[in-house]
Amino acid sequence: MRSRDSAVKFISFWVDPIKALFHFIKACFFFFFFSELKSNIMALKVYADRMSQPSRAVLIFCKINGIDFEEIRVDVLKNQQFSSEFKAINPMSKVPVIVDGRFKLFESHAILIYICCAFPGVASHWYPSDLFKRSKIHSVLDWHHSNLRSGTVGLVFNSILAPANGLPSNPQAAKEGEKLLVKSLSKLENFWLKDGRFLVGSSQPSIADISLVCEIMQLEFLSEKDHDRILSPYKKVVQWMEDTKRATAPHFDEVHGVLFKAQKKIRERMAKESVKNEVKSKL
Ligand SMILES: N[C@@H](CCC(=O)N[C@@H](CS)C(=O)NCC(=O)O)C(=O)O
Repeated sequence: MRSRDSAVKFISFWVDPIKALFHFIKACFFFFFFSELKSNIMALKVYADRMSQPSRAVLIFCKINGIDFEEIRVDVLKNQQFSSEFKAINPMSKVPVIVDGRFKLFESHAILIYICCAFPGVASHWYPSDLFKRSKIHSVLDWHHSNLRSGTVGLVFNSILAPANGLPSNPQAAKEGEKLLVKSLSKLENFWLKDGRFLVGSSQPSIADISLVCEIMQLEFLSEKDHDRILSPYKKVVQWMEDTKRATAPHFDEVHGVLFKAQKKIRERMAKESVKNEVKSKL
């Protein structure tokens, strides 16, 4: 008798269209509520390759500010940036990229600014709220992309990274890169660093210092002789790099570990080649 009653109850519950609709809406609401909650509480994802200077800047910045994040490696030399999964995150096929919940963002400078604004624990000197100071930081970051970065990439890629990885290189582009790099180092020495220990007259580092120093670190791929020939005339630049490294220790060296390892291999190979060429010239 009791089981017949419950069967009737069960059938009448499900055949009552209004009740059924109500339960369906309730189920949808819980489904969307929990999926939204899940995407909001998941840690920030940083898609990066530690061989890439803007990737390193974002990684160091997250670490120094104690941000909870997951690093996802995208090996640029293995062309992983062109996979369809990665293109769905960044159609430009470049690293770094972040995914924060449902929000995706590429371009390292935009990412650094987003992190400063979205994570309350970030100290204000990284991206001061003062409009004039903030605008000066934007100014040096924009300058960086078409000057310092352009010069460094042109030189290092065409003289070292392309030949070391069996890719086509352009010696003329390497020469032009070096010219632009030297001009940019001179502007750093005589203009951007003229008023303070850090960029744009600051006494503490900002996101611009991390970004630009990570770029110059790419010169570690050059031979020691070329590295010192290019960098050592710029005493303020050298000191500022040391100050920025110290301000971001121990994360700076840890994130650059991959670069130091690759540098060792490349320099050893260069030394062997120069011995070979010397022997050949004597024969
Ligand atoms: N302006 C971009 C530069 C990004 C960029 O050029 N990333 C390089 C690595 S340093 C990359 O992903 N290259 C892959 C490719 O060009 O295929 C930023 O600051 O994020």
